[in-house]
Amino acid sequence: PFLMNVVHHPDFMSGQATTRFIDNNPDLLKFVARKDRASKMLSYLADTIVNGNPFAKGHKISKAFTAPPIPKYDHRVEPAKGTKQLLTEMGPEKFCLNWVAKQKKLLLTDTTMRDAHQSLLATRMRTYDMLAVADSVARRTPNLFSLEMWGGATFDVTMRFLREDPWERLRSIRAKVPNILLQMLFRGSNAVGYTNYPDNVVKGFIKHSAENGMDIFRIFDSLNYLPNLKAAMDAVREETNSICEGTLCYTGDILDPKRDKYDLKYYVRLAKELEKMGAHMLCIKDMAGLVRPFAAKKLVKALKDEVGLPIHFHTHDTSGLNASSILEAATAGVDVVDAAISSLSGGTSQPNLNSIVAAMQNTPRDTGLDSEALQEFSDYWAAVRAYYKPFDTAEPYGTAEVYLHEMPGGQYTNLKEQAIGMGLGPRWPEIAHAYAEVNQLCGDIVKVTPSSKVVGDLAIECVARGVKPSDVFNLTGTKWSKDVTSMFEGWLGEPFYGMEPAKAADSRKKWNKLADAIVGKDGKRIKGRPGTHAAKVNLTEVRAELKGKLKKDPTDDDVWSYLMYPDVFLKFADFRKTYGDVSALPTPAYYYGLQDKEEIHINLEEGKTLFVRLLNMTEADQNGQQTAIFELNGYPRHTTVTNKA
Ligand code: 3PY
Ligand code: ZN
Repeated sequence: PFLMNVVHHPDFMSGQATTRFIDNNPDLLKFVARKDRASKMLSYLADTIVNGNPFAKGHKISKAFTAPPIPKYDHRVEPAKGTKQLLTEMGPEKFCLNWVAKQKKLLLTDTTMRDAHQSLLATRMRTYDMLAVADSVARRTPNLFSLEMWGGATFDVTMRFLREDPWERLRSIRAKVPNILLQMLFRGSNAVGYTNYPDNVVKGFIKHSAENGMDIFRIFDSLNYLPNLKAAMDAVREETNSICEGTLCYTGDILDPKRDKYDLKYYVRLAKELEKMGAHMLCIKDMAGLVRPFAAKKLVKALKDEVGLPIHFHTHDTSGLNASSILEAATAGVDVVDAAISSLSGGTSQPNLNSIVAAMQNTPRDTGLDSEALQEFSDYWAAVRAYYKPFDTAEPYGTAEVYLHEMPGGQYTNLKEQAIGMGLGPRWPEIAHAYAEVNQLCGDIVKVTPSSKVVGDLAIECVARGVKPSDVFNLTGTKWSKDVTSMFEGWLGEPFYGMEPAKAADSRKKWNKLADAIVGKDGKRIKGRPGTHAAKVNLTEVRAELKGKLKKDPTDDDVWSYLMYPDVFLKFADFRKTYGDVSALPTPAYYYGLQDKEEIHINLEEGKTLFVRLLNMTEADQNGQQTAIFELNGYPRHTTVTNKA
């Protein structure tokens, strides 16, 4: 086709093509670059057709999916002004105190693009499926408070399993949704990773995220160790115009007098502390869905009475009961609640946004959201959800077992999958009990990424070895995983031991006893805030080191991705070199390749579309070579790959 374009060019045909011909017609060279991208894309498709996507768990489909119905919108109409414009006009303080706190209506955060798929589909949702509805979201639900669409596990998973760039996701959603606040989950000094990062890395990451479109940073610590929030909270306040949402993680049960370590006073104290540290808003992060309905009412009322900040309530519907917690919280005056579009709600995900909107209609706290639009979004996500069947493994019903193990919604299905992978699937009830026992051995700690991962790793290890968690003390000399040892070395900070002196002493003793067993009595430990032990990273040196590895100048995105996940990022960069930007592929093509005679179109960029049809596949020859015969924009193309089977 390149030659065809050249010989048909008017200058060429009129005999005026000189040696400057190409210089004067740079579009022809762009065509070559595009062709290169097309070849890479075809190689990816051919490889996926022949060998499968290594992350689709061998799942096969027998016919093409029908396209999900995109909620209608008028593309000629600009999205209505929303919370994003208010934040820009008012600044974070005034926006939170003079607008959010003054709203009569219940405000809603839609978590569909982050926590919902993290908790139901192992975080595997691709940017493609988000972008396809983003224009509709901006126009049909402009009165949402925010979209949670980044952070948590998404940063890691986008590169590791989706082979796409998390920063691109942020920017492209921002571009399509200019009117609704974008929100992320940030793990305090663990940023978007599982370990402690030096303060300057935490701060720089926040700044770069805000510059690329992030408006709300929900900052938490996995042990509620507040010193771990400081660097991130300061960075949001000092370096950005975004909202600093100080977060308390909820565990236990404030209504149960026997679980008095985590009582109402504890949470009120944390909230006041967060207010002093500079939070613009307060989040109750109920990552496991343990805030029972009447506890929600009591907690929200106490926080509203004692703290001057707007309150954002995040919960999971693992028990099947958490919509009532949201309604009780609403009655008690909560300002904003998190929920997910119907077809990606319930179970380990958030409660059902559409139904909450319906529940509030014709009450003083009517949300004003459009139910018909929400139904169209639900129909869209229901169709999209079908793409992700290999990862959609949670039970389709609520379970009160969550009050036993207290696992976060985002961990539940992952741990279950891990158990199945280790052949321990049928022993899940034992794992659930072991998880609860490990928590007690730790002295009853907050469990959320990364502390929840440590508890999960220990529990599953015990069940795999056929020992009880209490036998851990007899397993001296065992080599535990790095995540496990580093928590007991002190790298996640200190857990809360309790207010009542005798009980606190007991809880501290338990923690130290377990730490001795894991790290060894003479093992190295750090005390206090891990950030004070982590040396500042020299960003210039990191950039140079990365340049050496990539053999080209890294972008700022690359540097931050590399700092968070060095190995994952380098693998991703390598993949991108071979196959290009596969985020442009429709999801079925990414996971399952093309079906016979299926045609897809791939938008490489505005106005540059590839039309690809699979015409035929040859059988493997004696060297295992197989050729996919595609039609690419009307021309046949042969792509040969090795069958690795
Ligand atoms: C995460 O840190 O990814 C979480 O979702 C914790 O709830
Ligand atoms: Zn959550």
